[in-house]
Order: sequence, then C-alpha cells, then structure tokens
Amino acid sequence: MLRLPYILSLMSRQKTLGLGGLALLTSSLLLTGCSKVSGLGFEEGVSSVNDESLTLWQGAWIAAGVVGVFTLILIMWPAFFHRLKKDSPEFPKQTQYSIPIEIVYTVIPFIIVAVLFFYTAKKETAIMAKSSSVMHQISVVGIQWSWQFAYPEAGEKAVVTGTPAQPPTLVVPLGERVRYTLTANDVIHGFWIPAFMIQMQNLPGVTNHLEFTANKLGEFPGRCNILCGRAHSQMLFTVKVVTPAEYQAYLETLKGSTV
Ligand SMILES: [Cu+2]
Repeated sequence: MLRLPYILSLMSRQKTLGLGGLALLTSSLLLTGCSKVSGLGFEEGVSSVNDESLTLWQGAWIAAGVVGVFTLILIMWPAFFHRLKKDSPEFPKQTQYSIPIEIVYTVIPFIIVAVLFFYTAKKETAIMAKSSSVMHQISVVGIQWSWQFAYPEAGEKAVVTGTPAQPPTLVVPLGERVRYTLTANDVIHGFWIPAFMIQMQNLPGVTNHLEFTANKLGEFPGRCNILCGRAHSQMLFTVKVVTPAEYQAYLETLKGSTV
C-alpha cells in the first residue's frame, strides 16, 4: 500500500504531478479507511440499539473523512502549487471579502450539520420508541459509587446491589425486549454499555425509560460515564446475556432474596 510520506515526497519532487497526485492521496486515504475499519470499533448485531446506531456512527465517520480529505486538498494545493517562485517574486493576488466564497463556506457547513442532525434525530426516535413487545422490566439505580439492579418480575426483594469493591452483574435475556427504568438516588450518573452503543443518564428525581434487546450471548463491560464523585471510576458493572431459560432460572434464584 502507498504510504502518505511517500506520496508527499513524490508530489514535492515532481511538480508536474498536479491533480493526479492529489487524487492518488485522496483515494489512498479513503481506501485505507474503508478496508480496515468496517465497524469502526463496534460489532454488528450485539443489541437492538447497536443495529440502529452503527450505520449512523459509520456515516458520521465517512462524512468526517470526506470533509477532512477535501480540507487537506485545499491546504496542500496552495502549499505545493502556489508557493513563492524565484523567477517572479511578486506578491500573489489576494482575494478577500468575496461574498460568493463567504456564502459557500457558510452554507456548506450548515448543510453538513443539517444532514447529521436529520439522521441523528431519526435514529434517536427509533431507539427511544416504546414497543408493545416488551417482555421484562429491570430497574437501574445509580448510587455513589455503584449500581443497583432490581427485577420486579421476581418480587420486591429481587435487588442486586453492587459496591466499588464488588461490581454487580446485570443479567439480561437473549432476544427478549427489556424495558429499563433509570433513576439515581444522589447525583447524576450515566448508564453506559459501550458494546451495545447505549448511554442514558440516571437523574435524581427523574425517571428515564429505555428499551432494548440483547442479541448476543456473552459478557460485556458497563460503566458510569458521568463524573459523579471520588470513586466514579469504580462504578463498573458487567452485562451478562443469557438464554431465556437461564434468565428464568436466574429470576427464580432472586425470588425472596436480596443479593
Ligand atoms: Cu459515575
């Protein structure tokens, strides 16, 4: 694969390379981006939220890549092809207060922001939609500095409370939609499961709702992502996705006991 320093040295040595060099540079950067990082750090099909968010995440990076490459070309073009020439030491023509150019560079960013806003709002509406197919309820309370997970299906006492020294496990069923009720009993916390592309705040005095389906068996790390005090960094938890039968067995073990 062609490397960036090699392309730049090629361009600086051969002044006639012109647009061809820039096109080579652009396509090399784009191809590097596309072939190596398809999910850009996230895996497909892990949760129902992930299914919605992944394309938005990829699209935003592609948009950023296109803007970045275009901006790089605008910077490189005068640096390489309009540098001071020995045989004509005159100061180059200056263009300023050009209304058409100022309109263009105001309108283009506005269009980019509007497109990103449109798709973000569309995805957020889909993620936040309440479904009639909810099969379970779990309450998530943020406390300084751990988490409390309650499973009302298994009774009032089915509550799992973690501590910084013993982070709790949130057990969820595979392929079954769960409605989560999020709140906090002291300060603001952030319920974050990176692999699921989920983040929602736990606010004292406010009840937030979020529904999603976990679609892959396994264990996934969860964290608090709102700075909430001294032991914030220890507000960890594990999400354990189990089969529906294992989930029912887990609920049975919680019945009548506080963990
Ligand atoms: Cu925190």
